[in-house]
Amino acid sequence: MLGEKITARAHTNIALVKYWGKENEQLIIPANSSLSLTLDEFYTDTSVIFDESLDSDVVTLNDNAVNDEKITKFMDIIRKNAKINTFARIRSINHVPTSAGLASSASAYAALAAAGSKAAGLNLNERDLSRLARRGSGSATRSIFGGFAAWNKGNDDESSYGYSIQNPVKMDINMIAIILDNQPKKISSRKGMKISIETSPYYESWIKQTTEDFQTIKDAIKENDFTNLGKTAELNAMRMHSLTLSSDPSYLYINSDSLEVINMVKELRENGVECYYTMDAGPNVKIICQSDNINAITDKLSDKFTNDQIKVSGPGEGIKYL
Ligand code: 2P0
Repeated sequence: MLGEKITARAHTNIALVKYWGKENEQLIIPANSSLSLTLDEFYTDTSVIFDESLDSDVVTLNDNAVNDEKITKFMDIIRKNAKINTFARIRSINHVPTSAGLASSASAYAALAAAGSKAAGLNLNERDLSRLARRGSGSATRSIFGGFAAWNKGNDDESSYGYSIQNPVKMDINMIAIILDNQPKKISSRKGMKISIETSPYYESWIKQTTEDFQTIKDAIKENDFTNLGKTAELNAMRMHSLTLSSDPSYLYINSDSLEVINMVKELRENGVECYYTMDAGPNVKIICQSDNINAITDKLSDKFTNDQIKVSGPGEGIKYL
């Protein structure tokens, strides 16, 4: 019923097989399929209520007014699907450092898709919800689902959707996020991936390799093979970052603090503590590990970083209404 306030919670996800490039920018159809782990510590709560008295959408993020054309465009897609013209009040509380490579747009658009579509009177299944979330931000496609999730590349709006790979997660797996910088990034992922697909001479090899990595990680999940999952995720992340370096102009999300964490992971591993690193479109590093090693890793990190910078997270749930 229009006029009812609906609130949804979506958790963010970290890709183990990265998405880095669009085949169709308008519909956000990716150049490759991707696979992620949804995290329980980072999430967005979003409320939407359609209100006949408004003459534009009114949006707040963490109680600050925001004026973002992307959000209005996204709401227009919901309005078109629901055949309504009414504007909405949108209140979003982000429990993720915004734009810091912790994929805040993933939880943001997943929560907005869920709350917005339901408030507009649509009753979408999870696949259609993931297709809607995709129109806001690619990585949001995967945040509809808990645990291990994937985004099927597809080739049009119908066939490019998210799905569950395994939830609840059977593997003992955690991610330790090291927050090195929570300022908005200088080169948005949207812009970065466009430069890479257009100019990196290695882009074709990336597609070939990442398709293999997808299968390897899918098999590792099925076989509960943490080692193969971690190794492949680390390689895939660095393969993605090598696209940034080989673009024209080149750009880089890795900074000197990121390198320090990467070296710590290598040292830990040499000392028998199994862990792997991954990075997204920002300097923060996420360490992939199993429960027994969390203390050894956080001890080592605390030599250099404060407790506030170190966030341990297990697998998180899919979309839910509050
Ligand atoms: C991912 N990232 O798979 C990759 C890895 C960052 C690095 O998806 O343009 O905010 O809104 O579709 O989803 C971040 O890009 O980009 C991202 P748009 P998005 O998680």
